[in-house]
Amino acid sequence: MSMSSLLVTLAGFALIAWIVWYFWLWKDEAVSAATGERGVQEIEVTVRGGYQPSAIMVQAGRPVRLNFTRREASTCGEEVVLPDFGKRAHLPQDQTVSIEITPARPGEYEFTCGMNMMRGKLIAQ
Ligand SMILES: [Cu+2]
Repeated sequence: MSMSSLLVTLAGFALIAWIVWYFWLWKDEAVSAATGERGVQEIEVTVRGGYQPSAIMVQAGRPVRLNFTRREASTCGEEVVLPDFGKRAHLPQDQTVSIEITPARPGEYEFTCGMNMMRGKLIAQ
């Protein structure tokens, strides 16, 4: 094998490694909701400069409980809106507010702050 083809091969491996790493990291951002009693999928979401986690994996057709807690004085996140479900809620600082919804079909369902600045999504499968 010549030096140049060896370098091309190494570059190819590096690219593959980068792609694998990139997609693993990207997938890691989406956190799966835990299924608790009565089959309700439940997850804690912290509101602080954004939603953590901002991508939540759930199963379609089953109830989901999102427990939002705003951990900042900024009023940006004091309201959370789930337009696909016609729901909105006021989030007092340091108090947990639960919102229950059921994504009927697989798809992505966004949730935002009242000003549509902070964004998160449910990924129903
Ligand atoms: Cu906002």
